[in-house]
Amino acid sequence: MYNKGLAYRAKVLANWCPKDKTVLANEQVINGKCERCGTQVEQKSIEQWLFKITDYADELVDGLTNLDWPDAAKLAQENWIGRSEGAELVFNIKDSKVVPIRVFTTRPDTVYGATYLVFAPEHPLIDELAKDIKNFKEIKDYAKEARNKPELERTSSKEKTGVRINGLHGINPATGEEVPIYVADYVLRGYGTCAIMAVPAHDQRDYDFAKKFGLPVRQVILPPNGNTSELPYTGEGTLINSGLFNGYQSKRAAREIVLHLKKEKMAMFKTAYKLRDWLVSRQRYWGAPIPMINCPSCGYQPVPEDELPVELPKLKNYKPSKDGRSPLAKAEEWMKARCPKCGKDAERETDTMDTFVDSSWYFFRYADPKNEREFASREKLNAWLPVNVYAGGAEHNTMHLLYSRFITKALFDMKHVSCRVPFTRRINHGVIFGPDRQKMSKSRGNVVDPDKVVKEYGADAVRMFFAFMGPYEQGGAFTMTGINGVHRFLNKVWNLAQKEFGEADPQVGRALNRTIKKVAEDIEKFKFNTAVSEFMKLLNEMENKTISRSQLESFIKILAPFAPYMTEEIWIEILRNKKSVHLQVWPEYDPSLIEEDIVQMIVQINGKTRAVFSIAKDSEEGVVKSEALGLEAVKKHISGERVRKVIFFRNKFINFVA
Ligand code: ANZ
Ligand code: ZN
Repeated sequence: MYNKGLAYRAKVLANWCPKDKTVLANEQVINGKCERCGTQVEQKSIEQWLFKITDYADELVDGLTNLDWPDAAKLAQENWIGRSEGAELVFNIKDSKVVPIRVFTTRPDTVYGATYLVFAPEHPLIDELAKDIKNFKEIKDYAKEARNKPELERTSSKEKTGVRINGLHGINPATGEEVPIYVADYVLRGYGTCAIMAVPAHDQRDYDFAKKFGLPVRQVILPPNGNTSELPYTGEGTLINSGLFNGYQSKRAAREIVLHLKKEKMAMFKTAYKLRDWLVSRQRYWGAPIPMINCPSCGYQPVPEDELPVELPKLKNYKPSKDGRSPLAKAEEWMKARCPKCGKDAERETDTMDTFVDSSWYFFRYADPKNEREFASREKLNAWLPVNVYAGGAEHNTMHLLYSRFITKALFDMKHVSCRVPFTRRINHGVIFGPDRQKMSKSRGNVVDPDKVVKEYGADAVRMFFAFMGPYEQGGAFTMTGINGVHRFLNKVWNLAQKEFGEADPQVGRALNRTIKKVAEDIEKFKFNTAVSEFMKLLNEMENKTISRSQLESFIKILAPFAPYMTEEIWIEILRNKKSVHLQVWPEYDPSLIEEDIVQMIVQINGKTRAVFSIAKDSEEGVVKSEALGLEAVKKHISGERVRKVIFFRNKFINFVA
């Protein structure tokens, strides 16, 4: 990754506990305090390693269309990447030779209504303009406070805060007007240009801020319904108070305004992304050491390939070292290394990698797990990848599934793998709830321990019950009635296997044939619950008829993936086969025996056709008779009590003789 320019070092703000002198993960910060000691957490800038996932942002969005994934997963990734088409507009600073202010906006059509500018507290121009800013200290104090606020609080709080930058004015490029400049924490660093043009009439955040600070609100967009009073109006519409562009519709105006300002180099089309580069450094013991060596004269150098992998040193104490560096910084001997470039004494990188790095490519190793020379051979990778179906939880919709897509694309570009896409089909499983259909939790007391149930009912019953409890994507409730039902079914299969064989019954044959086809299709579709009900129907047929050995064997083969232990027991111990049931070929079905489930029944009266109606295949005479006698076309000619004789031909016709 480093050699391809996809890994780099940069200063990144980290949660810092000043008492423990450690970097904290987000989940270790509870209400702004350190989880362990309760100290107020600070934001500290630390140099760390990042992966340039943003290089792949467009492909990561556009590639979603071709994936067979749940819509929810695709949408989550799209939002996470957050691609916004818009423009960068230039606001000159009045009487200043310093570079102008650039703002990112998705609504260039509203530029005539931009009545002030806002910098994120971290905006680099603040320091550059220090001597022009009259209240520089006030601004820096505000910035310091803002830095310690979590991002979510900064963006979602309705109560806006900010400070005006005294002595600076921007020039609106469209109107030529002077506009004041503020610093406010609702503008974030790391998105767009770190500065915005504020249009209070058409943006809620700007509106709230303008009301609080008494700033002018100028409407420039008229809603389609012509209602002018309700502000902010955030939709599109017709331009007003916009000079040359009055009367334009938003979409067209946005384009024309950018083209117009572009001539004076005051605008350019621009796409912004919410996605940021991936911070992979962790100051933790448990993780793969980042394989880099820091040389005092040559800087960072990658560990040569023949020295990989860098293994973790043995340590007595896994806690971070007192200077905030990773625990690996305590392994002095381990840290000593030779610079791969100049050969002089150098030091190993002590950060370890985010475990999401490991989970981004583990599946490639499955193709060739015993390979000692490389992580997998080209041949095996070609044979096995991409993964056809990947099942997992919806909590992975963004991070894991996005990171692994990125790593796969990067590995492809480095010619290590031959696919750009790691998993073509994704299925999210549902959640298993407690018997009360609520989320399992200790406090609610509805937690079912599957190990205990396995002890009592066996692993097959539990496994098959999970398959049966509901649609795979929805999950279901862990109920004892449910598991009892499956357990009873398995007992009946066991008893069936003890039965004497006889002549193959044709009706069992048809049912079996149908089940073979249906179960195979259901497995492909992850519809395990309907497959189980097919088994139950088939068992009913088999219990009451004579069955042949081959019929039972077929049944056991298709049941094997659902109840692997019991079917193996039957296969080997009762049926006395030599090779495992799990090594058998899936039985073939006979398409000619698969008929429609519905048949067209002809109704005759005294041999004359009076009606045709649809009915379930193999319906019994009694059912067909009462259905037929209920039809209007039949009632006209005959009433029930006048029927003297019925001639019934299954699945074909019924003839009433009056
Ligand atoms: C002027 C404007 C007028 C805006 C208007 C919106 C409505 P999305 O869709 O999320 O991309 N913005 C730009 N950079 C920002 C930052 N670093 N922090 C906070 N807000 C930022 O949002 C893009 C809009 O969010 C931009 O368009 C900008 O406000 C704001 F009627 O510009 B807009
Ligand atoms: Zn060196």
